[in-house]
Amino acid sequence: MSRDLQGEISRARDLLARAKSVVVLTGAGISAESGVPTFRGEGGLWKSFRADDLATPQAFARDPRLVWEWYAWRRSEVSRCLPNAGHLALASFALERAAATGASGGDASTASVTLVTQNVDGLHERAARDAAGTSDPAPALPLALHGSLFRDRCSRCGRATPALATVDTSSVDALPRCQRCGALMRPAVVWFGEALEAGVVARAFGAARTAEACLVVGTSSLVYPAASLPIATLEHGGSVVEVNPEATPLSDLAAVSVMQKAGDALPVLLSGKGLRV
Ligand code: BJW
Ligand code: ZN
Repeated sequence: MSRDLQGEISRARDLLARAKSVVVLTGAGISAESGVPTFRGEGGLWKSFRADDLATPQAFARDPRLVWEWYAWRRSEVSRCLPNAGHLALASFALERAAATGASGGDASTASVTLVTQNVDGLHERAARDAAGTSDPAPALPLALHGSLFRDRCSRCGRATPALATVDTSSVDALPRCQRCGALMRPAVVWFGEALEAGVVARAFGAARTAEACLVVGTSSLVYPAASLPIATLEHGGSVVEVNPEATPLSDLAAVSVMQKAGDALPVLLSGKGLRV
């Protein structure tokens, strides 16, 4: 490990350990080591697929069968993936901080760690349950800004259901329909041009505005409004720590940039144990 990286890790650990309230924003990079493809960059989904054809309401209106086929494929791929050391380190961090402060999970006014994710892969949720064991996983459950790959919702009335185990994508007529209004069901994710769930956004930004530190992990910081979350912390006098092997538009604003993979950096940054040098 270079002296520079060692110094950045040490500064990041101090900053996070001192912060009474931390908001964490994660993106696709935290799941890369679990085998889930990112969106941009080498091997990213948007290198092989066009977002305009698959991840907009217009694309779904034009060709719902194609969109469902892509999401059914992604569901089956992600189902085979497991949380990695980065997800588990974050889950333990949130649970330990909640236990230390007696805070109840998910309440941004009291919880000392609020986990916010752009990911739809469910790996933070699985890590929370793994790390909590028989205790309550709530403090480690994320606010999921872009929804979930494992829920469906009606394209007309919004009725939400757990994802069907299998979706027949052989024809438009075979696609799942809403039991309430008969319209096509769709994956409960947020596509480009769609509003994020207002309550989730309000809780995430509420936490960011009061956080002493914002830890940003594995996101290109290009997609809004998620990319504004660390800015809200900065504008209210807090600091940003970034973990990403590549520089992003946020890097110059961060107090510390740890240019490492999440699975290597987070266990060291968050565990309170000695540095690996
Ligand atoms: C590692 C690593 C390792 C690799 N360890 N790191 C302001 C300015 C400009 C545009 C806009 C704006 N406000 C809104 C917009 C439009 C648009 C937008 O942001 N466009 C930009 C791209 C220009 N935003 C929207 O449309 C949003 N909606 C909205 O604003 O609505 C307004 C509205 C209001 C009222 C009524 C109606 C509308 C919605 C955005 C939805 C994004 N959806 C997706 C798909 C989700 C579903 C699915 O998965 O299929 O969300 S797109 C995709 O990008 C996905 C991600 O969550 C999101 C962010 O990507 P992320 O996580 O950053 O991944 P990558 O691949 O970009 O980066 C990975 C990073 O990891 C890299 O940096 C690597 O280096 C790093 N990495 N290995 C750590 N091991
Ligand atoms: Zn409906």
